[in-house]
Amino acid sequence: MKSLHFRTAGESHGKALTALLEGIPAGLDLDVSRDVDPELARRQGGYGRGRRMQIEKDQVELLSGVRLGETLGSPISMLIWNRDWENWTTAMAHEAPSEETNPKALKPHYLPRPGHADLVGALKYDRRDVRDILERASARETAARVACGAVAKRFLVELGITIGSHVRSIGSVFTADSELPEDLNAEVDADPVRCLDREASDQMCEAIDAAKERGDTLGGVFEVVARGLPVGLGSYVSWDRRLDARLAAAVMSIQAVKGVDLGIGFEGATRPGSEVHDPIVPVEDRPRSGGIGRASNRAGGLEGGVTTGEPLRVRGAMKPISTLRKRLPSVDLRDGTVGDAAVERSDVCAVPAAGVVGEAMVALVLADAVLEKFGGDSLGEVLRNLEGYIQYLAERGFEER
Ligand code: EPS
Repeated sequence: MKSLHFRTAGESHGKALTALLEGIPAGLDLDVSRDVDPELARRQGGYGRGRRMQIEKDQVELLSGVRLGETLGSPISMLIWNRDWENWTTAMAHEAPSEETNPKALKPHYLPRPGHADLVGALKYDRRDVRDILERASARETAARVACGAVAKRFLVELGITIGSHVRSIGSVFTADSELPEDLNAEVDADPVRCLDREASDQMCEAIDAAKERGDTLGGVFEVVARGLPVGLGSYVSWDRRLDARLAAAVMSIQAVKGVDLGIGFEGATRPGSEVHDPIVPVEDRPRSGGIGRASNRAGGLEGGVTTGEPLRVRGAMKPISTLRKRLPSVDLRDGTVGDAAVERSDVCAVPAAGVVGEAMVALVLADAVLEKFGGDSLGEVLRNLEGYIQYLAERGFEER
C-alpha cells in the first residue's frame, strides 16, 4: 500500500490489540461507536465460533486522528481491550516470572499444532514454548484489521463505494448460484453462517455441529463484493500496480486463507474464451464506466489489473482451523518425543467471520487505490478529483467517423 498504511500490534491474550492507520484524508465524519464497533461485532459472529467470543465484546477506544467528530489527516490510532486478559495476567505478563510462580500458570505449549504457525515460528524465532508464537499468529489479530477496514469503508461510502460479503461454501456444502442483492450484508448478516441460500445455511450449521462432535474443524469459501467503483483504479503498467495482485495478496494474508480468486477465477481456466470474456455493450446511467458496460461480469470487475466499473468479486478459500480436539501427531519441542498436538480453546469454523475480515482487507486496498488516483489531503479534495474524472468520462463521448 502506498497512499494508505496500516499496522496492527497485540497478542491474542495480551492486554489489548492496537491499530494504526495513516493516509485517511481530513474532514471525514467518523464516529467509532457508529462506524467501527458494529463491524467488530459482525466479525465476532457466525455459527461455529468458540467460547472466547462470549467473553469478548470488541469495542474501539480511539486514541488519535479524530477531533470533534472529523478526521484530521493525522494517523488514526485505535485500541481494542481484550476482556479475557484478566484471566491471563500471569501467563502473558510482560515481567519475568518470579521463583514462586507455578510453571503451569504460564500456560506453556510444547507440542505444535500441524497447520498452525507453531512449529515454523518456534524454529524461526528460537522459542521452546509455542505460546510465544501462537499468541501473535492467532486470528484474534483480525479484530484490529477490521477496525482499520471499517474506517476505510466509511471513507469509501463517501465516494459511493460499498462493500459486502457472503459465504459460498462450508466444508462440502455449497450455496446455489443466485443474483446478488444490492445490499448484500443487510441480507446475510441475519443468517447464522452469513449465507444467501437458506437451505445451504441449515446444512452448513449441521455440518459444523457434526464436525464439533467429532472434535474436528471446517473451512470454506467467502466472497467479497464491492460496488460503485469507477473504471480505472489500479494499473497494468507494472506488476505491483495491478489491483488484482494487490487484492489477492491482501486476502491471502488473512489467517488460514489458502486460495484467492477473482470473478469465476479458476473455473475460467476450464472454459473456452468465448464463455469467459464479458461482451462490451453500451449502457445508460453508468457514469462511472463512461457509458460502456458488460453483458456479464465473469471477470469480477477487473481487467488488466484495472477496475472495469462492474462489481468487484473476490473469493477467499479458508482451510479448516488447525486447533483440533481430535489431536494430530506432533513432536514435543523439549525432548523430541512423539505426542499429540496441543489443544487451545478455539473455533470449529470461522468462515463467516473471515468474510468480514475479507471486507476489511478489500476496503483497505480499494481506499489505497482510490487515494492513489484521486488523492487529496481533505475529503473535499478527493471528492473534487473523483467528480472531475466522472465528468471527463461523461464528456469524453465518441468522435464522428
Ligand atoms: C479469535 C480467533 C481464534 C480464537 C481466539 C480468538 O484465534 P486462533 O487463530 O488462535 O484460533 O481461538 O480465541 C482464543 C485464542 C481463545 O482463547 O479462545 C478471534 O477471532 O478473536
